[in-house]
Amino acid sequence: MQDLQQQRDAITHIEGNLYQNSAARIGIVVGRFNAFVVESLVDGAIDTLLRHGVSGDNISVIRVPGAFELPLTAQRAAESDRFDAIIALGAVIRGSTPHFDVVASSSANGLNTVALDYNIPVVNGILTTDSIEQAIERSGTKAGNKGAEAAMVALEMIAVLAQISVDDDDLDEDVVIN
Ligand code: INI
Repeated sequence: MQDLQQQRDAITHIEGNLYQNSAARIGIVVGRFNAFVVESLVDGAIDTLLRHGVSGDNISVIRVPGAFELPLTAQRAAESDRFDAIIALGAVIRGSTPHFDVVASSSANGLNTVALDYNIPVVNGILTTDSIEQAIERSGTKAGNKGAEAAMVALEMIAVLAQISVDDDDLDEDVVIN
């Protein structure tokens, strides 16, 4: 029987790196509502992607009216087969949204459904905050930029999923880990 250290050494660890990925094809779907905040998220996401070597040719930005429209837009983008990951950006601010919970939860649930249905990363970069001040803080001031974070998540997920290939001939059997 192997000792515990040998067992630990035998474990396969899979993690995505964030190295240059010029070939990654990224669709950014954007809900224009609260544009003064959302455009900072878009800038943050694009800046992060370009700094990680993603080619501008491989980035598409698709704008729609609000966060509520993002799941359908993400679904169409996923269906198009043009992207390796989709980043959804928007801002739902409780103070100015009587139906905050509906917009926030249906957007998040819808994006998750698209990811699972189409088997690609759909990153939720929708800010949900209690106030405009909090939204500003999270869109490039003292609490970071949720758009930039979403871009990092997209790149990491592309990298990690690329290491877990599924045998198309027999999906039920083996997950082959390279
Ligand atoms: N959409 C947002 O993205 N953020 C909000 O805060 C918001 N508010 O305040 O209502 C909002 N509403 C619009 C919604 O996303 C749809 O565009 C609209 O309901 C039409 O379907």
